[in-house]
Order: sequence, then structure tokens, then C-alpha cells
Amino acid sequence: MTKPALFSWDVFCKIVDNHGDIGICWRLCRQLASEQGLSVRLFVDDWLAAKNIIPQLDPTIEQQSLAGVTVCAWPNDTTLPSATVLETLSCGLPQAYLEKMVAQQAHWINLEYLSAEDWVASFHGKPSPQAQLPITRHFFFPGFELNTGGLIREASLLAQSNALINNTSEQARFWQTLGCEQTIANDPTCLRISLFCYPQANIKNLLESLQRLDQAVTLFFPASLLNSADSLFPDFEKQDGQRLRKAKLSVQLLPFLSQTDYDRLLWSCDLNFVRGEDSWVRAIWAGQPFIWQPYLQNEGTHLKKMQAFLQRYTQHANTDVIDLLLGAHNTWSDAPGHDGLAIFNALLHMAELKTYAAQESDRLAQQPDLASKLLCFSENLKENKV
Ligand code: TRH
Repeated sequence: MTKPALFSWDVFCKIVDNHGDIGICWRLCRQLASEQGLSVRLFVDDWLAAKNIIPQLDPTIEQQSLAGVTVCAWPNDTTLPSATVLETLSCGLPQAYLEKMVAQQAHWINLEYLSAEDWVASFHGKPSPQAQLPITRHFFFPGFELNTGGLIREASLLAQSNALINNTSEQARFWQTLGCEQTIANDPTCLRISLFCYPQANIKNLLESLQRLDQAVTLFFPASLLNSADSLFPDFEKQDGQRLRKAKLSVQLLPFLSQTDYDRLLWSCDLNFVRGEDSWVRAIWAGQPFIWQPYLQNEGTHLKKMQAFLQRYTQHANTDVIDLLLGAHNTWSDAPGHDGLAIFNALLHMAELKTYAAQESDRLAQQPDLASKLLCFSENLKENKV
């Protein structure tokens, strides 16, 4: 069997639920192709679900080239592996494909879930020899410290965000593409909040906190997700198909945005509610205050994950900022003993939270990004340095 070209990568993505799996894979594949010059094939099991994140995808074509990436249907028994195979989030690889990987001595890396917990650094990069086949799988853990796999960040991301925030006509154009220019023009000083969360989030507390605030607020809400807007905002007056209002609080319903426009929304809002994994990382890079809701897990595991992140993320904060961030996160995720006023308090201190969020975004951006670390890791595998 001929050996595959060294710069060719296969990435595997199974869409379990929501948009995180494909969101992460699509972003990473584009970056590996455009910034690292790799030839990348992305194998996806569910094309209809993938279309939410890759709208150009034509589900009737088995293999297509999009944004420099070859997007492919799940491999069949004749598919030959590339030199490096990236399984994502332990999605599993087809048996026949795995056997060919052994024959071709392909390198096998599994990209794990992001967590700020202490154990991550000790597991990152570790080999896991397989009992059934003479091949080794390697764990690659994203993370917040230098001794982990880092965070996904495109080379020009922070520059792009600064360019939009500092250019009022670009900003206006962006609001126009969302159909929100009138909302923004009517009250340019209103507090802008994006809301992407799981149904269990403490939305009742958020709405009460916003009503108490002595400031107009616009909430940008992806109407295609979560519960229907009617059940979330039952006593709001419908202004038109896309807008609801109650006193100083407006809700702007949004369609599911492209990843690029979703980034722009995060950059343009004063506060972002994010969830899961990918939107969480994007909110960090946005440099705006955010409140993250972890993906719900049994026995409160998600709350442990949240505490680990907050402990790490607030390492350089003063006690006031620590209290504000911990309080607001605990209330949003309904952690035991949370303080009913914590989100309101956070809303009263947006300037301090903004300064801290910008500082942390810049600080974390000093570290190498995940794609660069992944490439470096795979080079070390080839040279038997791992
Ligand atoms: O959709 P999620 O809840 O995904 C989750 C998590 O990744 C979780 O860890 C995982 O176990 C589960 O999936 C299977 O949240 P996440 O990770 O933020 O992914 C959302 C993606 O959708 C992200 O790439 C941003 C993108 N997005 C848009 O492109 N447009 C939008 O309008 C919105 C709201 C999101």
C-alpha cells in the first residue's frame, strides 16, 4: 500500500446533538487548510445537521470542496486514510478504515472536549495503545494553560474583531445585515446582550434583573433554538415578526447566523450569554463580558467544570470581579445556593467586567493556538518524539 502524503489530514465528526461538534470541526478544518497549508478531508455522519453550520453543503453530493476543505460522507470500506487522522470528541472510526490506518502507519489523534480542570494537563498528549490492533491513539486536550492543547483561534481573529468594533460604519452595516439597524439607531446607548443558552438557564432571573435595570436593553436571541420566544417572553408585546418589547426591554429575534456573523454579534454586544464549547471560546476572544452555561451533565459534573473554569479564568481578577463573575455564573446555571441578585449586580458593573474580559482575551491570545499546537504535536509523532 502506498503511504499517504504527509501533509494530508482526515478529520472525523459525528454530530451527537446541538451544533458544537460540527461547529468545532468546521472551524478547525478551515484553519488547518488555510493557515497550516494542509490538505484536509472532513468526514461528517449527518449532512442535514451539518448544513446548519455549513450552509453551502449540498447533501446530495458525497464529496465536495468548500472553503479549502474536502467535506465527505462517512467513509466506506474502500476509503484510504490520510497520513494523520483526527478523531474528534471520541466519535469513533470505522473498523475497515482503522485497519487500513494500521497498514499505512497513519497517526491517530483524538481531539477531546475542552475543560479547565486540573487533570487535563496530565492527560494531554498521552498515548493509548489499542488492545485490538497494533496502533496507538493519542489524547489531545484543548485547554487554558501552556501545558495543554490550547484554544482554537484563527491568526487574524483579534484583528478582525478590533477592526469591526472601531469602525462605526462597518458596525452599522453589520446591524443592517441582521435587520436590526432600526433597533440600534433608535437607542444607540442601550445595553446589547446576546443570548445563546440551554433551556435550563435561569432566564426568569435574567429577565427580572433586566427589568430592574435603569437602562434600555436589547436582547439578541436566536429564535430557531431553545423554547419558542412566546413561551420565554409570554407577556411581551409583539412589535413586528422579529421584535418583542416590554417597557425598556426589547427582544430581537435572530435566525441562526453564520459562524462569521455570530462572531460579529459577540464582538458587538456588551454582554454575551454563551454555552457548550465553541461559543464559549468565541466569547472569550470577543473580549466582552460573558456568562457561560456548560452543557448539562449528570450529578452536577457540569458545575464542577464551570467552577474549574471560573477559578482559572479569574486568576488575575480582583475580588470584586471574582465575586461578580462567580455569582452571575452560579445564578445562570442554577448552582445550589446561588444569589438571586448576582446577575443584576453583574449588570451594574459592566465596565469592570469589560476591562477584565479584554485583558484576559489579550492574555490568553499570547499562547499558541490549538491548530498550531496540533500540527506541532503531529510533527512530533512523525519524528517519534511523543
Ligand atoms: O450547540 P452547542 O450546545 O454544542 C454542544 C457543546 O459543544 C457540548 O460540549 C457538546 O457536548 C454538545 O454540543 C454535543 O454549543 P456550542 O459548542 O457553543 O456550539 C454552537 C455552535 O453554533 C458554535 O460553533 C457557534 C455556532 N452558532 C452559529 O454559527 N450561529 C448562531 O446563530 C449561533 C447561536 C451559534
